[in-house]
Amino acid sequence: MNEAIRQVLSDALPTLKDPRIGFVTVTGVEATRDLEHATVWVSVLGSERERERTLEGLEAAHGVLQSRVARELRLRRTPVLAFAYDPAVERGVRMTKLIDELAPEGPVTKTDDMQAVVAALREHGRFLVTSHEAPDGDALGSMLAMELALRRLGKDTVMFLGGPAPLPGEYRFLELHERGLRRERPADAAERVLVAVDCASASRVGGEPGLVELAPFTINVDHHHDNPGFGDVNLIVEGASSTGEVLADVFRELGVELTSEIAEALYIALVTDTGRFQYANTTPKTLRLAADLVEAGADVHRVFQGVYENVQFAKLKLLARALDRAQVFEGGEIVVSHLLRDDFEAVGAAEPYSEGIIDVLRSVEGALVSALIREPPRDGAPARKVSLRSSVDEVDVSAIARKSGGGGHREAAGFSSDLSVEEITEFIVREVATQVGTAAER
Ligand SMILES: [Mn+2]
Repeated sequence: MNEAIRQVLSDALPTLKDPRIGFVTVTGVEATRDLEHATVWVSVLGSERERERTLEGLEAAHGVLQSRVARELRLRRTPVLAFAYDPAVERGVRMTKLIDELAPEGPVTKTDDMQAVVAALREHGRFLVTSHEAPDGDALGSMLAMELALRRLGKDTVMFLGGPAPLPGEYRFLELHERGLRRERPADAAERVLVAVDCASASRVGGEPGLVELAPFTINVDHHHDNPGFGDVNLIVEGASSTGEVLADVFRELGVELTSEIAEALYIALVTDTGRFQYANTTPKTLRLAADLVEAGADVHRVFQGVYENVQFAKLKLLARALDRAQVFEGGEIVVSHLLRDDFEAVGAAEPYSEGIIDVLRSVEGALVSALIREPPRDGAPARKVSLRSSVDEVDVSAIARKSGGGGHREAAGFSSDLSVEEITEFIVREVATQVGTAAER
């Protein structure tokens, strides 16, 4: 177990963005038998001052690191991590092994390219800023924030989101169209550096296939753990609540001032991707950033009213249909519902109106996993789209989604399918049962 924790932490440390954290190596972990506490021994290259600052940075990040350990090792109880300087390293003990690990053939962190991303944004002059198909608040808020930041740098920049679906109504107050969003690919797209924010895979970029291939250069900024790094430069911060949170760091590095408009766009990304600061991805850093954004002029109440108190009546009626069809499996551990194409038509709902229904399903007592199967009300769409949510560490819904060609996060994922509602339901129930069974055997 000690070695497993050490491995997770070693992988996690390079993704931390705290400037205090220097060149640090985890040399050992000693967890107590009951897994309540763990001492994490680290060595730090540099002066005593750098060592102290690194330890401060690690202390500050202990919550994020702890939840990562719990998630990756699927622990019911997570040891409280205490960081300590390992004096043994100075005496050369364990060093050979560690040097081997740091050798160039070791894993290269493609996800930690802050400087490369910043340099690319600085150097180039013309940009196409985009996000993923079926955009959510993080996608739209991050896209807008990036666009505004590039404009402040005096760049020639265009926001673009293709695809047939209208934008979700709760983001109408962002006035993206008025602010220059294009739904048709600009004629000069092939000459613009593509900036993809919050896109977990190349195929989701811009709501239109082939955009990444077309671009002369692609900058990929994201927080999805399964992002393969499809850009020419990539900054993928798995521990970040939202892409908006990653962008705040990028803008600081770029020296872009947080205007009230940029701050509000980032705040929308944060508040929506954290479920109003209540999901497990909400960290002290997220909350501090939220405070900074409010200080910089983000209007909390305006965003609340815009995003959450602007529900179309048809959306309410669509929710009613989904709730009416909800079923529980495995003694209530799995809640599944579905929406047929006819449902959308009968209540006059557009495709994005089904967003958020899954969160109502997952709130059911005893539910570990919730799923919403829906038939997109448009031609050319896959027959069925499935959203999955997990409320526990033991179940990784992105693994289930990947088995069907989808993807996402451990706690939120999705896939498309041509199978029937019944077949999809059976598949989900079976996969969850397998994962829960595996976790129980540990
Ligand atoms: Mn996101």
